[in-house]
Amino acid sequence: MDRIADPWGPRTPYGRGERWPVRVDEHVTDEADAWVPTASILHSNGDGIDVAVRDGRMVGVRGRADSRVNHGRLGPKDLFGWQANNSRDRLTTPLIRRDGELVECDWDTAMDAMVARSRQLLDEVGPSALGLYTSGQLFLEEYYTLAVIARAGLGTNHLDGNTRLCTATAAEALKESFGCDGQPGSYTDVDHTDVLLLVGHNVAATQVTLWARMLDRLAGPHPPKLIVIDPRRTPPAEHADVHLAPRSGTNVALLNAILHELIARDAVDRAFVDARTVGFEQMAEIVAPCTPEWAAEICGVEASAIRAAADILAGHDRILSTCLQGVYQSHQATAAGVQVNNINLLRGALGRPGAGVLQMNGQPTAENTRECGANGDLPAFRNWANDDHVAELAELWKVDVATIPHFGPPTHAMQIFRYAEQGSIRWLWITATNPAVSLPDLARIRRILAREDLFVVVQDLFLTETAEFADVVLPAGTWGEKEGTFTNADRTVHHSDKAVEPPGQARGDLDIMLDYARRMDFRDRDGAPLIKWHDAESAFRAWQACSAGRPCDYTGLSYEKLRAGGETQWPCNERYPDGRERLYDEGDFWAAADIAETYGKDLLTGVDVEESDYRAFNPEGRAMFKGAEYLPPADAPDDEFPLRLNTGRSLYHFHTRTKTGRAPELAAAAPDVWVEVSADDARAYGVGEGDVVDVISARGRVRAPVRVTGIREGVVFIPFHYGYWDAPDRDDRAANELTITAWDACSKQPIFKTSACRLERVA
Ligand SMILES: Nc1nc2c(c(=O)[nH]1)N[C@H]1C(S)=C(S)[C@@H](COP(=O)(O)OP(=O)(O)OC[C@H]3O[C@@H](n4cnc5c(=O)[nH]c(N)nc54)[C@H](O)[C@@H]3O)O[C@H]1N2
Ligand SMILES: Nc1nc2c(c(=O)[nH]1)N[C@H]1C(S)=C(S)[C@@H](COP(=O)(O)OP(=O)(O)OC[C@H]3O[C@@H](n4cnc5c(=O)[nH]c(N)nc54)[C@H](O)[C@@H]3O)O[C@H]1N2
Ligand SMILES: [Mo]
Repeated sequence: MDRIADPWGPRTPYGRGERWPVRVDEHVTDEADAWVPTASILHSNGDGIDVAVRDGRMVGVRGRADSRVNHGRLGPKDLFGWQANNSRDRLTTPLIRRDGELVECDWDTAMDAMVARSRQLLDEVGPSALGLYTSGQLFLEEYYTLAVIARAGLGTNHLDGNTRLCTATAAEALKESFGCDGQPGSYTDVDHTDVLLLVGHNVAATQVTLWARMLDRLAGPHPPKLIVIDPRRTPPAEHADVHLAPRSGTNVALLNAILHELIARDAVDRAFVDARTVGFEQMAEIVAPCTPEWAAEICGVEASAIRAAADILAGHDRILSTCLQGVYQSHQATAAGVQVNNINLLRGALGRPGAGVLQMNGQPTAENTRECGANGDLPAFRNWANDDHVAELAELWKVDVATIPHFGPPTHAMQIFRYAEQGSIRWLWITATNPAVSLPDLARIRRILAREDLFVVVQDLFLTETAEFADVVLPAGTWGEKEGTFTNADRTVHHSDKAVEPPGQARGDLDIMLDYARRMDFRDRDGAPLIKWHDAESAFRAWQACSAGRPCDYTGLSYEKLRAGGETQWPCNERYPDGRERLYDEGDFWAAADIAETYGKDLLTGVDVEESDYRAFNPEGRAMFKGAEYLPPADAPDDEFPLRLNTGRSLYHFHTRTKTGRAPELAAAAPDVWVEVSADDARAYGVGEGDVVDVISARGRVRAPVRVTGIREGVVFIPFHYGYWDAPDRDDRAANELTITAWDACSKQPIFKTSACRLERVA
């Protein structure tokens, strides 16, 4: 079967409440002498995978039939992407910059240079000169180690992940509505639901097997209704009962109108709202003027289509809502994510089979970045503004409370780069992310990375666009070459075994981090080593202790249990020895002020809510309705830049293609950048399919051939995958040449989806 041409494979239809049938997908290039269990690392879905090994090399993959996530299925990226591990251009030795050039060196030389500079800056300037920028693609054990190094070893507040670009809004929207991060829903909700509401989520391209599950429900008896909100005519939009294609950046107006209509239809689950929530009346007041006609004008959709969506939502109480980057990277990101939560709260559609919210993750291990506090939060969803929470960490790590920075929220990634631009951060350790392609306004990012006074360490598998700027490059072993655990978007924890050795002198990320900590000689207050673990399993045990009693409780898990029983959802503890399928099924929110991860923010300004105000608003720790008025996007189109630039993904590539670009089948399926233009705009600009155009913003230019698609007029789309590592003669194909340095007021997530731009025909 050609899984490039047919990414979702044949249908295996099933009905509501039935078990999704198994279908095992496999791609091997040689006979295996061993199969090693792991899960997918090329999206957040967490598909169970076995890796085929022969003579110490990866030779293929197959889906795990017993995985609760994928029931054996795999998408094209997983079927073919593993070949990148075997790529001949993997980094195999450390590199160091000498006379302007990166040259090979040994590990001692590289680590000594990295350690010497961090120690010098610590002595001369203090911890605020040191920044760490990590990923959503490492393992739990690595994030936790990095968090302890940063917060308790170096004592810096400047640690964040590329999860800031990815799921910071998911976390923030969950915190605002439920008091704490933690995915309420479960993928099994797809099996039970009557309505799927997909908001800014092209699940067909980005979680291929989850879409296969939805397609199989749609093909079976009693199919769910499907509502899709996306300016593009994506594959889910083509299957939708109602497709709303709003102007980019207008989600809040549209969602407010839907809430307005649900209230007008008296579709409010009063018993649920009264018993489990606070804030309904304030929210209702805000959406009172938001009629479908009002929103239709702003969003550029039909008022009747908004009513049709509301009719469906009002008619069912098993609703599964999902959000992803069309919410998180768009204007009013957190406010929009919270309005989706409000729809489910209003309908009482939470914590029951088929009734839930999936504020999606994007990256395979973003969940762990957030849990472990390698993003802008403290470990195990602790609240930096709650002194008791900080004291718990100090006790656990045996350090003074004052060592752990908590004078303000941890520094977010965009601010880390700003500090580097201003020269106050002068050492930046970048692990498993490629900001020279993935951050907005690349000309600026390149200027920052190139600064003389910034010492850059890049830890990667390849000599990426970012590594080209490094002072030290550390070659890492990756997925399949190291052991660890990771957690997908529906809280399913996987153990991933080492299948093969890393190439050359490359070392697993945890080994590198432990080596750095040892060389820095971090100590606790008793004079013992701060980091008391030495391998993945002992790191996992340290993390379990940190998670004890918190919402993401891992204490009931162990490597042995994960190996034997396979995947388990957290929390897993004495109360839930086999994990908990749905959060909040007993109405037990983690929103009480003493437990909550935050006291919340004002959705329009992002200003922190005071503890006393939070206690007054939510004295019993219930779920919270929070309304938000629609605000017009700041970077609105004008005469010079009349179009909105939407950026995102294609099915065949992962991010900056360091892996998928090295898999021949995937590279061939989508070899170069393009720009999607609506038929109306194509006519207006006098361009047709295949014509080459320049897309120009106030920051830069991208040259690409046109694809005329079903995208709404006024919006053009460019996939952001295409940087320069495989096109050194180009400087005009990365979407982020065009995007703007701007972020959501609450989540601080960059706004990649609404920059103003124009088209010029070239040929
Ligand atoms: N094939 C593939 N799969 C992936 C990845 C990958 O690189 N490639 N990356 C993974 C990661 S890290 C992530 S974060 C996810 C992302 O997964 P998705 O969020 O599904 O993917 P995107 O293409 O970024 O954006 C989704 C949709 O948002 C729409 N959109 C843009 N602006 C707006 C808006 O204002 N309102 C609304 N309602 N919609 C809007 C876009 O048209 C687009 O179709 O995918 C994961 N899976
Ligand atoms: N315009 C625009 N920009 C975007 C987005 C968008 O939709 N539009 N989406 C944003 C989102 S959601 C995301 S998640 C980011 C992704 O942005 P990036 O994180 O920059 O993208 P990747 O290509 O996944 O980079 C990961 C790097 O880590 C390396 N790597 C992989 N595995 C390992 C490992 O085990 N160890 C080590 N040390 N290195 C490893 C890879 O080789 C690669 O260089 O992009 C963001 N940027
Ligand atoms: Mo992401």
